[in-house]
Amino acid sequence: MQFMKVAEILSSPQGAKVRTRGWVYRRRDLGGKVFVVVRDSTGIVQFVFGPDSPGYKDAARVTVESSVIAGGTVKDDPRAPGGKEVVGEEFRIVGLAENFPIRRDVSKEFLLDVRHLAVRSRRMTAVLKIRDTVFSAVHEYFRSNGYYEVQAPMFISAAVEGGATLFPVKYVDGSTVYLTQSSQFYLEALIYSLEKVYTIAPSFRAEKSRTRRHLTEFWHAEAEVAWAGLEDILRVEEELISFVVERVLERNREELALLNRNLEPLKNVVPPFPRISYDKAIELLQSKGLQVRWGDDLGADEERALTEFFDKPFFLYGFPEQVKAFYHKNDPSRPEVTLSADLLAPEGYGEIIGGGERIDKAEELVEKIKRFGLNPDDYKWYIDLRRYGTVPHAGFGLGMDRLVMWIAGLDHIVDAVAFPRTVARTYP
Ligand code: NSS
Repeated sequence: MQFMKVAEILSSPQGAKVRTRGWVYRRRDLGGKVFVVVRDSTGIVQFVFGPDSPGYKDAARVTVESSVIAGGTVKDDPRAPGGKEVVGEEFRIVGLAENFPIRRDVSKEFLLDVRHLAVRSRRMTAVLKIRDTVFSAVHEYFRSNGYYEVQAPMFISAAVEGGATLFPVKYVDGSTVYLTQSSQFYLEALIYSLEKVYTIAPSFRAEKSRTRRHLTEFWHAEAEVAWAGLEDILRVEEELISFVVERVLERNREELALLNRNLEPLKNVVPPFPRISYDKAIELLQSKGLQVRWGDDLGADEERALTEFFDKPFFLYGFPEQVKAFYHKNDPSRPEVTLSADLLAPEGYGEIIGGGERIDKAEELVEKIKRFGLNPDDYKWYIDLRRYGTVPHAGFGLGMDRLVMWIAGLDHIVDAVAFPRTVARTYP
């Protein structure tokens, strides 16, 4: 008999003969019977073996997380998970598990040490299914809106987002290169042929701070569009985020329920998103008693305070020149601020996207590179792009792990990734 997925068993009628393969989620011995809950990628289902049923012997000695083959006859039982139980007729151990180290009382730190095993939990499985939807929806959005998918190198020679978070790597020829912080500059080079491009790739930041929302390696969805301005790119961002949330609400109700995610804030995620200027944000924060001054960068605390004014994602625009990277175009009508915007997720989450209009004149770019204390020689090819048929253009970068963290309603970014990389962790 063929193997069925657990989800199929749970939708089979009473009396159906079923057979599956998976892992032992739980075993209980009660009243002379053995109850074995088997899980696979689709869910969990309970098998019950009496002393006379074939397979009883193996069922009685099986350990948690052993891989098994189990079969029997479906019986409705409101007390069993999913409302069905399988009266066992076959049970075989494929790989007997040693004493599984993960138990209810273990610490968060220990769970991260055994992440290679912890990824099997129902919670982590739910997050990874949501993450899968998020990644596929981002691809789907870009592909159905005329973007080409491109790939940029991970080894680079100069900072995109400032020297403080660069990761040096000793290269094969003995020179020092860096891990990329963003694919943006390469995307900018590619708009001259493809006009609308995107990529989903890792970015690396040597973030020394331990926060709930910083990884040293994160997944970055970036887009760049020729002939586009700030207004155009903000529209893309709000459409993209709304589309992704819609897809998760369509496909992942079960997983969101398992994570106890409140759906109301997610149902609110439809365009247009509200906007608040940096100037106004500073005033608001000051009126709430926060110690910020115009010109300061806003950190997690300030962003969290701002999210209290909104019940959906919102744009924070018009950042001062000094808090945004050198490539941002300054507002011609107000040169002390840039044509940039961050998108902040509600419910305290804060920044998930950074983007804006890029400088498209070579002289202006060289001048700003110098003003920022950087060396134009390090950005030779990037400046070149402005010398051969320059166009106005804009783009953005979306932190995929932060997006998953918010959509799934998680407390910490490490919970949004299977194998997180942080200041404190590169194992397993
Ligand atoms: O530094 S960003 O704000 N912007 C850029 O890197 C631009 N070069 C992107 C572009 O315009 N093509 O980072 C973009 C987003 C940010 O909003 C976060 O959501 C995410 O990338 N991000 C991170 N996520 C997790 N961990 C860390 N350390 C991190 N840094 C940025």
